[in-house]
Amino acid sequence: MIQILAQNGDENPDGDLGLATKTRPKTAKPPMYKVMLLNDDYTPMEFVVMVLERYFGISSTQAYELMMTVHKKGLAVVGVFSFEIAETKVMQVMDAARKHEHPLQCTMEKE
Ligand code: TYC
Repeated sequence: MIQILAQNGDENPDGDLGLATKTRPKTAKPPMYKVMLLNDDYTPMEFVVMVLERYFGISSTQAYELMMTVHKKGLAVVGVFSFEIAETKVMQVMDAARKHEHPLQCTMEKE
């Protein structure tokens, strides 16, 4: 990125004519994606706990707490990942839900 600075003032007290430039090294910062689980009335609590343990590596105690957060609040972020990892998690959860005929919904959103 190139910024054009004022020709006079704090940044350039001498008042040189012409363009002054300031560069900032580009830092690679890939966008991150929140993966969210949505509540519904039919998916068994144990199934949601299993999903959190299996696909998100969350301990059973934490998984139960997180499941209850979704149950009470309607949704919760269950992890933040790069695009590809987030996409894979969503697919894994949706596939498992479909296989078991549960209406569980898992979505991702740019942070
Ligand atoms: N509300 C569901 C029930 O009472 C449990 C549940 C929790 C479902 C979290 C989905 O993402 C969910 N059986």
